[in-house]
Amino acid sequence: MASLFFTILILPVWAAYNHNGDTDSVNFRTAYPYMVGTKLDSCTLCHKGGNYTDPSTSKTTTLGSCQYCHAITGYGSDPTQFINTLNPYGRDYLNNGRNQAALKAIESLDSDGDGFSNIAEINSKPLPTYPGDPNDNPNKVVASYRIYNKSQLQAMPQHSQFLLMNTTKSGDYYATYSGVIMQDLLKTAGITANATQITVYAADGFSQRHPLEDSSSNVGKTYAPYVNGTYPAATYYYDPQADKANGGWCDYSSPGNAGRKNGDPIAVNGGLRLILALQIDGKDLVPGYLDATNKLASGTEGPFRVVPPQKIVGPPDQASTATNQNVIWPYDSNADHNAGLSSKSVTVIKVEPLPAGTTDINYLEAGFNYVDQGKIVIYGALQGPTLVSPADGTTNVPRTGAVLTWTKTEDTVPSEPITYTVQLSKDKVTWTTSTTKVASADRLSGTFFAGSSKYFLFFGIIGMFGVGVPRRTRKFLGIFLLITVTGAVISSCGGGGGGTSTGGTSSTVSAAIPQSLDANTTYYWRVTGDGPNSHLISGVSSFTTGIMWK
Ligand SMILES: [Ca+2]
Ligand SMILES: [Ca+2]
Ligand SMILES: [Ca+2]
Repeated sequence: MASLFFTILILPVWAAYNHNGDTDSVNFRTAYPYMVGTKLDSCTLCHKGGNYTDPSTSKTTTLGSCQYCHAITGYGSDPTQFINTLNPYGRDYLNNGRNQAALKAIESLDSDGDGFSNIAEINSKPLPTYPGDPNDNPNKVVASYRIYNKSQLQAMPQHSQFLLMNTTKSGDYYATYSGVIMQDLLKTAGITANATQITVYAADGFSQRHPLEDSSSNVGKTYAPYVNGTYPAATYYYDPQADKANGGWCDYSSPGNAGRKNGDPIAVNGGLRLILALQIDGKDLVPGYLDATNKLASGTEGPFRVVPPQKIVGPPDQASTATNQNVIWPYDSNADHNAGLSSKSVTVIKVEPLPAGTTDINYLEAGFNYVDQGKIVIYGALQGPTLVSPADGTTNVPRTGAVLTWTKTEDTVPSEPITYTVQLSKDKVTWTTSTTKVASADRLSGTFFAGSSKYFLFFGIIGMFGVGVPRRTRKFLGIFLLITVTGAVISSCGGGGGGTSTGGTSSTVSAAIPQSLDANTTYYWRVTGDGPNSHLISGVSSFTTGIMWK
């Protein structure tokens, strides 16, 4: 489940974690050996990421903690800036002696002021939360996500388009990019109806917003290429003066240029679209890596690049930095420099807005490990299990034996097992979290129904219902009942099970709550389905139990 995800993401951080004989990480690992390999075992524990505006380009980028630190300290050349890279937990650690004793001394503090002590965040289950980040706390859950690999993207319908990539100052070019239409990819990932935009994150920290729908206000400095629908058909612009082969600023060498003349309409089957490109001119995009100056190496843009066509069709304009602007197409600050809004080596797509109560995946630390593995994660406003019954607001639900039913979810790899976790809450704020798995999950290729003699559900009940648990603790935890439904074993369908064949699209999973609930009490419930490449959360529904003797 989610912990696997973070383990994957954190690997590239480790590589940079112990630089300069770092003793701080050793202190943390020694003080909390069970934190090794968690998301806290990283620079982000004490250092903050953030928005950094490059003074030379005025371009603002969202950087993970490592790159943010590198950027504002000039790769360590300005040690006076180190203090500004610390988050509140890092500052408390520094102020208390910067040693193991300091870690213990600040355990009871709430460094980031989110209402949870540092040690409560470190010990939060199933995942620790950052004691230095107020936006991460034990009440929030990681938003739904799906992870796709390159071969899965290759298996989806591919869209190919010849277009101009117009840059501000790096040189322009025409080329044929092909890949998955972003709108289709988001649909495949289960984007919800209330989503309004996505933000894509590149491995080097750059991010770019894309509204789903275009609008009349989507112009000017805040213009962002849109996801849904087509872009205006383009016209081919060629001039010998602009041709790089003649010392110009536009590269016309891509094979797609052959036979085209200035002024020709550019026909694209299916129209120009915002795509997640996998190939350029029929070749896989070269995976990105950082060069010696910590910038994405020239010529690398893969394995996936978001390629937006121009909304305002125009010619390749001269580089803004060129001294000679007395040319056929001088630099035009109002031109659609679509290449600058294109994101290379994208590893994360965030679908916004995030559903209530959910928090970001660790996207600031997602990066080149995903590039190397050819993976991309889509997270946020994605459809999870749908809660079927009891319907939201149902009253008079029996205190014992209440059955909860939800629709099944599928992993990115449909044959993979799904483990469901059901959570109850009385206040919709604090939910139990599970530390126990009852059994390994079986394959979810059939229809499940609790109570049927043909299907079995195993329950693990984690909670503190026992006698002897201190009352205060029971008040906090005991009201929550957590059922981990795993090992949903399919038995033979037999002869008469017409609606239970494999491959059904509306299958549901049911679980009975084998515990008496409080009388006359409103409970909120939600379900999470976890697979090896997916983590999908339902919305929240409520029901109210009946009176004492029911
Ligand atoms: Ca805190
Ligand atoms: Ca926190
Ligand atoms: Ca240009």
